[in-house]
This record gives sequence, structure tokens and C-alpha cells, in this order.
Amino acid sequence: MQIHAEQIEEHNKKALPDHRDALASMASRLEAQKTDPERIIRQLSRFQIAIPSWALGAGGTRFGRFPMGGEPGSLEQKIEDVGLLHALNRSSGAISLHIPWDIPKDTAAIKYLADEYNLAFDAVNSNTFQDQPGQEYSYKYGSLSHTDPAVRKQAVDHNVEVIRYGEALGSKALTVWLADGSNFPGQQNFRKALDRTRQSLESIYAEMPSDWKMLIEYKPYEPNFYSTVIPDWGTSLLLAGKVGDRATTLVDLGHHLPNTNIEQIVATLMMEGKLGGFHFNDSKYGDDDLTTGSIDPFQLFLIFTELLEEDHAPEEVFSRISWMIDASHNVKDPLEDLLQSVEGIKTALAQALLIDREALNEARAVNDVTMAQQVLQDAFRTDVRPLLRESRIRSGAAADPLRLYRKLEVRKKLISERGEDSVATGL
Ligand code: PSV
Ligand code: MN
Repeated sequence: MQIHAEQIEEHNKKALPDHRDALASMASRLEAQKTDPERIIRQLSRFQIAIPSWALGAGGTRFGRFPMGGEPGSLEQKIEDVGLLHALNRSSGAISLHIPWDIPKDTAAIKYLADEYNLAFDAVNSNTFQDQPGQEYSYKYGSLSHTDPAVRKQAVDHNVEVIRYGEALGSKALTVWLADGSNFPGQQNFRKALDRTRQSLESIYAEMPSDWKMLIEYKPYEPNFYSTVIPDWGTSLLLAGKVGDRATTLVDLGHHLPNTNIEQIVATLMMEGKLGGFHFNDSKYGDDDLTTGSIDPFQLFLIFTELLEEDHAPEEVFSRISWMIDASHNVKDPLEDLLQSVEGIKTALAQALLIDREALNEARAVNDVTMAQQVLQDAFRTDVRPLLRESRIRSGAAADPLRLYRKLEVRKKLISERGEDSVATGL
């Protein structure tokens, strides 16, 4: 299925009168505060978020999985789905692949197809957390950290294979997430496991093209419940520092213990030039993989506040970091959920762009705690939807992507094209 420019135009035409009024009143309010709405609209239009190839079908839990119908049954169909999202919001211009869930059999053809939808390939993800059919050694007791050098070599070779696929597709980064760890005290020698992981990462790094970066993801628990080899940002940063300049830390918002101050982690990593990318999602308790911005939009805003803290242009921050979603949809249509996630992320970005930095710096300098908090609240409580809508309309996207998705009955059409039983690869 494809969404055509005329369908978007027709939808936008209907939205225009109300939108124009809302935008005009917002623009005059911003101008009165000496904020240039044009600058924000331009920056919003540039910001792109990669869609994970593994989040286009129904996600499951260990208790079950409830298929959505019309799920993409091939990599080609996954690209088609991301193409639909991008046509609707013009903000999802990239896809992040997980291998071997999504092996491109004909890389040239896949690249060509993605080009047709204006999609780039963001970081490629390796998978040494599951055993694959025909695989010689098992990852039951670890992969890059395994005690047996033969298992480690197999895991390193897999990562190198993933890099080669990525190179053929024009990707520029490799994400490594390890499930390695232990379930019981005494099971693992922490120091040796970490050191073996460092060595394995160095071997992988040596195989990366010189314009690639490595993203090292951390996670405190699951599937291992006593320890993980890379449990937190500090350990990831430590490894990144040892492995090389282009080794960085990836922050998955769901990979923290409750109430962790993620925005402070972001600030430190930014300061060190080691923040490589994000896996956006939201959570209430653990790695819940919920729609970004659905549970704690204020935290998301504070993260963007830190990202844009330094004086340099936001565009520079946009291009330096890999912006990716990592979510799972147990009860919602994945495409609707992803539209909401992208909107949630861009809302936080727009609010952070509105912060009166001068006033904030002044308040901080004289320890005016009340005003410092007030400056952030003023930005966070602003309804930025007219700005987001305007940036979409100017980019040729739908004024209201979700409403148009429903109106065009996209899921119904995907079900009629692909069937009720079509199931996507992923978790
Ligand atoms: C692990 O929980 C994770 O966040 C990693 O990024 C994986 O690659 C992804 O989820 C998919 O399961
Ligand atoms: Mn992740």
C-alpha cells in the first residue's frame, strides 16, 4: 500500500483553516517573548527518528502474543510500513535493522527499495542473545563475554557479518546489546567477563569502517536477573573509552532502575562526547517498551533540555546522535503506536527548543531556584502542536498523521493485502 501526495493534500486542506488560526496566535505569543517560531519550525522539520524493523509487528510477553493482522512478513514489507509512516509524518526517514531477524538477501534491491521511500539505514543491530538454527555454539552462558574463546569468536564473527550488511546498505553504526550476565551469585567472575567483553568489542571495532561508530547498549537486568556484564551507563562508557574514539554509549530509556535520573546521565555523556544514540520508549516499572512520552513526558522533555544545553546549533546535535525507537506493542496497532512515539519525541524536542536559555542561565547563576524551575515549566507547559503541525505541512506530511491513518483504513488494507496471519519477525 502507498499513501499518495493528493491524499495528504486533501487531508491538509481540511485542517488548514483551524490550523492557521492556532499557528498565528502561537506565533504572535512567541514573537512577543522574542522567540522566532520560524527557527523552531525549521529545526522540527529536519529532525528524523529511525524506526526499528523489529517493532512493526505485535510484540509479545513471555505470557503470550496477540497478532495484529497484516503484519509485515518480509523485510520488503517492513520497509513498506516505515515508508507509510514517513509519508504520513515526514519524520521517520530511517530504519534500524536487527540481524538475523532481517537479513537483506539482495542488499542492492533492498537499498533501492528504501531509496524509493526516501529511507536511510540507521544503526544495524547484532543479535547474540538468541541461538539461531544451525549455529555451532550456544549463547546460553554468554556471547562476547563467554568463557570459551570459540563462542566469543562466533559472536564476534556475527557482529562483523552485521557490519558488512550495514556497509552494503549505507548504515554508519553498529549497536551491540548483550544479554550476557549471570542469574546467580558465584556464577560469573565479574572482572574476567568484563575484560573478555572488552577484548571482543575491540575485535569488532577493528572491523568497522573508519566512518562508523559503535553504540554500546547497557541494561541492568533481563534476561539475566542477578548481573549483566554491561549493567549501566558507567560500564558502557568505561568500555567505550577503552575500545576507541568511535565507540559510544547508547541510552535505551527503559534500561534503568526505577527513578534513575536519565537526563543527568545524558548530560554527562554529552559532556564527554560519548553519547552515540538513543532507543526511545517509555516505562512505568522496567523495560516496558511503551509508547515514547506516554508515561513520563516530563522526563523526555528534561532529556531534550540536556541535549540542547550547550550553545552550539541543535542541527549539530541532531546529526551527531542516532535517534531510534525501541518499543514493543502488545495491544496497539504498531504503526499507530510508532506515529504516537514520533510525535511524543518531537513534542519534547519542540518544548526544549522553546526554553529561554538566557533566563535559565541567569537564574542558575544567582541560585534563583524558583525562577530556574519556572523557566522549564513555562516551556514544558506550552502547547507546541501548532508548530509541529506547521512543520509537517511544510514538509509534505499530514497535518494529523494518526487521523489520516485511520481515515485511509491503512491496517484494514494491509490485512487484505497480507492476510490476518502474517507475522513479523522480532521479539
Ligand atoms: C534489549 O532489551 C533491547 O533494548 C535491545 O536494544 C535489543 O536489541 C532490543 O531490545 C530488541 O529486543
Ligand atoms: Mn534497546
